[in-house]
Amino acid sequence: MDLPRDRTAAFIAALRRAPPSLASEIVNALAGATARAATLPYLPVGRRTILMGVLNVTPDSFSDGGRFTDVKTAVRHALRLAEEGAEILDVGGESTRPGALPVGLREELGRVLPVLEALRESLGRLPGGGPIVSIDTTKAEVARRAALLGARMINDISGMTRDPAMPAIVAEHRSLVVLQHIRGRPRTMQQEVRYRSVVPEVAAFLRGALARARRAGVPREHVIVDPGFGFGKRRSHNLALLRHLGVLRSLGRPILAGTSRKSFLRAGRDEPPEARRESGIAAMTLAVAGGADIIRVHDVREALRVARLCDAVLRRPSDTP
Ligand code: HH2
Repeated sequence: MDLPRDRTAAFIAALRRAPPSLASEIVNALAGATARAATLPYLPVGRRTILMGVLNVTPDSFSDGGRFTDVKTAVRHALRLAEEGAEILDVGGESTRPGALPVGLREELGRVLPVLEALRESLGRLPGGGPIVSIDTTKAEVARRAALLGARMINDISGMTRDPAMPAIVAEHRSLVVLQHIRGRPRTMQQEVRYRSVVPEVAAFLRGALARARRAGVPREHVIVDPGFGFGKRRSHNLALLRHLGVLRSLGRPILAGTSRKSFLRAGRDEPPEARRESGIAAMTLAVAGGADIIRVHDVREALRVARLCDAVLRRPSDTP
């Protein structure tokens, strides 16, 4: 590694101050920095930044609740996201914003199944089958029904800790799975948030989630990891995770980052989610530069431009003059 002298000295000083539990995470991180790039079935991870377009079919999601609850509108939006460059469509029927109340199984199924059915038809008509469909749920039964309707990815914001039946469903359907870090439950996760050291704690949680997935028979090659921006974290925790995202490379799996429109991006207290576009672009750029492979976004058109520039700079080392 070719670090300038003062950065090396600062790194050594920081290591001396670090609690012993950090040592193994640091070793893992250094090992991960030289690890072979992770790959995924269906998606050209590593070759370009993959965009996951958000399709919330909820009445109460924090930035787009109520806009796509009708099936026709949802499908129209999905096709637009696909045309704009989304390679994954993430369909969600339960808001997980801070303070959100849990939604019952019947209610969630009632929201997502008609949309998944309609998407199967409409996306099937696109050249190459269009984007793959992801289901954003913590419920194994929702995941199972979605998989039967063609969803190839299960996005579980609890890292498969919420429903004990989830790992078996993921394994049985050979689904790709996003394991996300969360502290607590959405309703109360922003109360009393404390970490000794957020980055290694998130990395350790994800390492545990990967091990549980493996024990349930989920192939390691099907797993994506996600630090869970905004899920039981204060602004400083989110910023630290963005700053040190590359540490998660040590897990050896593709990294998904979902910073889009989240409140830690805001400049002023009363700023509405729509006003977070510029800071959102900055956060996305930092995430890609920090090693994110998949970016979960509401605004795909803008994100694609950002992604292509980032890719042109970061993924063509042979272009170095
Ligand atoms: N963020 C949200 C929902 N699902 N999944 C992953 N893997 N990573 C994320 O960061 C993530 C996620 C929250 O955003 P949104 O879906 O727009 O809001 P709501 O939960 O209110 O529907």
